[in-house]
Amino acid sequence: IYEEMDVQSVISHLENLLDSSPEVPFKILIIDDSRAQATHTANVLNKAGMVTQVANDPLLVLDVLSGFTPDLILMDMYMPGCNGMELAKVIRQQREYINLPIIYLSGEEDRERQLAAMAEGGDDFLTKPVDPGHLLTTLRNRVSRARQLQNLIACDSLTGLLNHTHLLGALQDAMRTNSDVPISFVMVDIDHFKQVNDRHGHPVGDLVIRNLSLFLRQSLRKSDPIGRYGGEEFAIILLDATAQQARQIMDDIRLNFANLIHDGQSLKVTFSCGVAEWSGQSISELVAASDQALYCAKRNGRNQVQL
Ligand code: GH3
Ligand code: MG
Ligand code: MG
Ligand code: MG
Repeated sequence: IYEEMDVQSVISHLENLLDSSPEVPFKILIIDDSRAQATHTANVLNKAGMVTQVANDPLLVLDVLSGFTPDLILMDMYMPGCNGMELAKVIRQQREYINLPIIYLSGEEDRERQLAAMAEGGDDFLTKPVDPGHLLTTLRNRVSRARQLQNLIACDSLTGLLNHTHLLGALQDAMRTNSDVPISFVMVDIDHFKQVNDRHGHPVGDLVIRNLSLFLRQSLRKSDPIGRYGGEEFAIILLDATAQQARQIMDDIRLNFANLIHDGQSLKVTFSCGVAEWSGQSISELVAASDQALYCAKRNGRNQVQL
């Protein structure tokens, strides 16, 4: 199992991880003061399996954006109180929307005005009435590229797991949206990993890291975020799991991994886990609690899970 994976399998693994596949419906925000226009466009997109939300009031767009988190914005040009150009400029000034595709969809046919609008941060300009095939293909391309880029940014390149920053972002999201179910945070650290590097070399060490990450990914539900927290350390967010349940889950994985590695291999790799259940404390306090538990697992002889 320590064979090098080919590049394509890593890429497809990466793509699967963060829902870049069209199986996760594209979310399109339609900004248009005309309800009739917006409904017509929404119907076209819905028929193609996309999820839409309509914002009729341009002044409320930033609120709608943070609630709906679209993959792309379809923007009308002329609306009362605020035109599309100004709105695109405002949206682009927000750090989190730097990479959010904005496509104008307007009756404006004047080339100069179209270009001026795009200069404010719009990525393309489609003129009404638009050919549905053209519209859908444009949206699909834009959203796929944006999602692929997002995956590259969010993932660690060796393992395809979430990187440190995005793992903590996922934790923040989980705390915000799953406050009614228990959430457990797990720190995983490979035991005596320095010895693996020293005895077998750094490239084999890398493969061990990659193997454990794949094993964790395969062993857990897709909805449980896993990150590479640091060198040979991983962090896992177990949704709807108490500390006791998390301990059981991680203990099963620990035993399965140990059996897998020992089977016919000269290389013996184990890991230790620290588990902490969220009880309303801050992210840094939760991380510190699981770190403390991990420290206990190490001090207690390694190859075990501690609360
Ligand atoms: P412990 O059981 O206490 O965790 O012992 P350890 O040897 O695993 O702990 P330590 O933190 O001292 O060593 C971690 C080692 O992991 C040191 C570092 O060289 C190695 N390492 C960190 N990142 C990588 C990486 O990306 N690839 C490889 N091959 N090694 C790495
Ligand atoms: Mg209008
Ligand atoms: Mg370590
Ligand atoms: Mg270690």
